Amino acid sequence: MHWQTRRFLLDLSRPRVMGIVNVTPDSFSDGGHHDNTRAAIAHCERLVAEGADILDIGGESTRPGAPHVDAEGEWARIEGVIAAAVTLGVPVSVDTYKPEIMRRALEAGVDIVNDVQALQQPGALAAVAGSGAGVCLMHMRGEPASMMDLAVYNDVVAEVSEFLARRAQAARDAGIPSSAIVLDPGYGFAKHAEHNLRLLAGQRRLAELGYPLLAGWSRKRTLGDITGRPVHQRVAASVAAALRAVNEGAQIVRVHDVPATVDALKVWAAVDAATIPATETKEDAR
Ligand code: HH2
Repeated sequence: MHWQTRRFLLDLSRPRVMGIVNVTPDSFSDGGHHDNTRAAIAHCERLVAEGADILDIGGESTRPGAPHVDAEGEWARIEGVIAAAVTLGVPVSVDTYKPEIMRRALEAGVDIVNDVQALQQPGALAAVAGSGAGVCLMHMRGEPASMMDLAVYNDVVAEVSEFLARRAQAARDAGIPSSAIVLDPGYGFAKHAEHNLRLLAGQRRLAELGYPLLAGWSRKRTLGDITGRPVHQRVAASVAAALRAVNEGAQIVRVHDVPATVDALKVWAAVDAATIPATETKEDAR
């Protein structure tokens, strides 16, 4: 399985780590840490050195209740960071739902559009179609300010699956090739802990849609609910969730804590490499 992005064809036969770069004053776990261009570029360089396979750059927080940022303000935050990030030798993704930002970021050379609204804004499909960019289509409901009011499901896996299938079809109808599309269950978006956990337990059903999956569990509230830990003490919980997401069919994990996740996945891969295929006999193994 591969992900076709603009400059890179990503081989997904091993799990890939997408490192998060929030150029925001108010993101839920790292707001204000890299909210100026120079600090954010240094963070990009650090994540690549730590083993990130993709950089995901965002200029507006999507935490529940986050204030709205207009396109000019969002672009001012990320423009210089994107310009530097595209020189670092890894695919660069822009985390935005605004078509205007998608267009500008694509002109600036990004490889991927990561949209928590799955290209539902008017003009979003057209902004991406024909660009050659990869896209990540994520499930959510409503707006960050109101999304938790919409966290009501009969069968969360079926409802998320139906939504993602519909958005993937809309992307293809707009001319985005299926090889460019990745789907994301949207952990924490219009979902309470019980929904997030049921969705992860049933994530393989989403993989049956035939697209690679990206999972973003990093430092999220459900991990705090389970462990009782505040946001900066959720590294172990985040790594466990990332590994479980890979076990349930995700090829890409979106994380803040790149070194811990990369190490965990190296151990995972080493065991995979040492596993004797079921068909191999003792004789063959000699
Ligand atoms: N989660 C967040 C933001 N963007 N994109 C995808 N594809 N999947 C996710 O799960 C996802 C995402 C929220 O996390 P973060 O960027 O750390 O926080 P904030 O939105 O407050 O900046």
